[in-house]
This record gives sequence, C-alpha cells and structure tokens, in this order.
Amino acid sequence: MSKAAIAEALSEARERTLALVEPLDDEQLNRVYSPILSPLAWDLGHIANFEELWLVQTIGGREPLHGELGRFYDAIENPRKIRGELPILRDEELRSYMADVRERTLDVLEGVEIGPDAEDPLLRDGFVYEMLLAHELQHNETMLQLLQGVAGYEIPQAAGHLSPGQASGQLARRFEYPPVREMPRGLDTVVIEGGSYEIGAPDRGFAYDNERPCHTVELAAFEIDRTPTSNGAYTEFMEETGAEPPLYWEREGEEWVDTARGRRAPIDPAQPVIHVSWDQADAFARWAGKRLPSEFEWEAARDRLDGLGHGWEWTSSDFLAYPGFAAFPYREYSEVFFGDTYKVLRGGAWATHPRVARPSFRNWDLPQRSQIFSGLRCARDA
Ligand code: AVJ
Ligand code: FE
Repeated sequence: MSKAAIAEALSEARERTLALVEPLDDEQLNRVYSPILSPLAWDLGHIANFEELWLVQTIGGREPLHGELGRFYDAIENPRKIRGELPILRDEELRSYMADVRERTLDVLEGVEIGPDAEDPLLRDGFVYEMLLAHELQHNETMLQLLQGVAGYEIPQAAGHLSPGQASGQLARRFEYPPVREMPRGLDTVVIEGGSYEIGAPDRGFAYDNERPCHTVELAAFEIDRTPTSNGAYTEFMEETGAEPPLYWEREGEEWVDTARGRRAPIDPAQPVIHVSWDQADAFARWAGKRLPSEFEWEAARDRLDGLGHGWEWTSSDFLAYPGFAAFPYREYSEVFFGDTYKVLRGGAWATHPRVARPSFRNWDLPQRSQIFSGLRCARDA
C-alpha cells in the first residue's frame, strides 16, 4: 500500500467507526449495557489510544497527548466489566482526542519510510499501518456485538452496508474462491483427502503473529458440511433435546423470533444459525452424529465451502501457538490468550470487514460466549 492508500484506508475505517455511533447520544455511548462488553466510549477511546501508542508515540517518537491516560485503555489491565467506571475520555473531549491523534498520525506518516526494505519490521511493507486498520475494524465488530443489545438501533448505511446477509459476498472474495465452482448437486458434504496441508500465513504481507509461521500439518481424510448449520436444523435440535436457544431468540407462539436490536424478526429456517456458543455448537454437532472440524481441517477445506461470511465458525481447536511462534509486535495480542481457555473460530461474519477476514485468520472466544456472531458447520472422519 502506498502512503496515499494508507491514509485513504485509515479515513475510511474512521468514517465507518463514527457512522456506527452516529445514531447514539453521549449517554448511550457511556452506558454499560453488558458486563462482558465495553461501553462504546471505551472502544472509541481505545481505538484512538492504540493509534496514538503505535503510530504517534512508537513510530513518530512523540509524547502522548494526555499523559498517563493510556493505562485506562489497556485491554489486559482493565477487564470489560470495570470499563464503565474508569476515568476515560467522554463526549466532546473524546471526539477531539480521536481527531487530534489522527492529525498527528497523518503528520508522522508523511515522514516515514514504509517500503519492503524498511529497516524497522514495524514499517516494512507498512505492517504497523495495516495492524492499526485491522484493529479499528475489529473493534467495529465488537461494537456491533454491543449494538445488538440496543433497542431501536439501526445500522447506518454509511457504516458500509453492514447487515446480516449483505456482507457475505464481499467476504467470500477475500477467500479467493475459484471463479466458477462446480459443486456436485445433491451433495451436502465435501470429502477432503488425507495428506499434507499448508497452514498459516506466508512470511510476507500483513497477518497477525498467531497465524505464523506457515507450516505443514498431516490430516486424515474427513468430510465437512458444504454449508453452515441452519436455523432450521438448530431448531430441530432444540426441540428434540431441550437445548438452549441462540442468544436473542424468543419464542412467539409456535415460532422463534430474533429480538436483536429490539426487533421481533421471524427466524428464517434456511439461514445459517448465529449467536451460538461453542458449548451449543459442540452439542449440536454430536446430536447430528458429527463433530466440529479442527481449525486445520477448516483451513484445508476453506476454498470448497459455501456460505462463508454469515457467521464465524466454531472449531474444535484450542487457541494455541503454531510451532516456532514468535510474538510480534506485542505479546498481548495473541500470546497471553494461548492455552486451553479459548476456542478458535474461523471465517468471518456479516459484521466482519473484508480487510479483517482472510483464510489464515484466527478469531477466539470463551466456549460459553454467544454475543459474538458465531455459528458452526459440522465435520466427521471420512
Ligand atoms: C481477535 C477479537 C479476540 O477482541 O480480544 C482487539 C481483537 N485485540 N484489540 C479481542 C483485539 C486487541 C481480539 N479478538
Ligand atoms: Fe483493541
């Protein structure tokens, strides 16, 4: 990306961020809607503070605008449930801070060398700028998670035509689908041959540290569903087993309705199910006589899969480091989350910006969480 393209992409991301909160007043930005999500004012300040930390302080060598303020925007130091009580910036001060940081960012950008031969790995091929773009857009998705709980909220058109169902085409293109795909009719699963598969992101280009290094894994033959699990199939599972409904589903007579954003929209049985936890997804797969795919199986099969981009897809895998992992540029993005606490999701959701999604991208969340736009597809040994 050229400097002009970086500046343009940064401003597009910011327009999207501001468009998302445009319908809300300051009270709504400051309100704590859920203990598992930040108030929107925290996300906004954190987006700007992260930008100041990397693009102004680290790259530009400048002093922060508000002294020690940054510690209240540190995601590790400040768990989500206490973020509403922190002395963070609010209202007009918050908006000025976002704009002031951005002005300095563009000023610093003018003077840096971002080519492939840049000495600083943060600047090489514009890495740190891509990271900042991804970060802001990922926080847009977290903000959308919270906005599902705001009655009457409607996603503004200016936020990039985000709505369930609309973003999936865009996202599918990021997965490099072959232009014409021949999918045998009547087959609802694809068989993936056993063998060696390349997993992870290549050395060049932007990716997070947890996607590297690229390495080979041996997979036994398996079969994976061509499409994600539908609302209809999930409803059958609930009715047969008494399993919990997805988040935001409520019963209305014989039917289920989606109450996100205060609506009462009928559930379309043909659409992929979202807002299920890993525990629900795993239980569904077992009930169907199948299992969740591992994240490696998912990655090996991804260019054969339909229906990507409606919801993230839970995998059976714990969020672990790849062999030879090296934290870059900071431990707190990935390394502190490695272990058996978090489960990996792959793909992307309607709320995911195409710049964030890529075949090697690994998302993660706790297995009991369903505020994330998460669904599943099933697999089994071949
Ligand atoms: C990749 C979505 C799990 O929210 O913890 C945002 C993304 N990291 N700021 C998270 C992230 C730092 C991350 N997830
Ligand atoms: Fe963050």
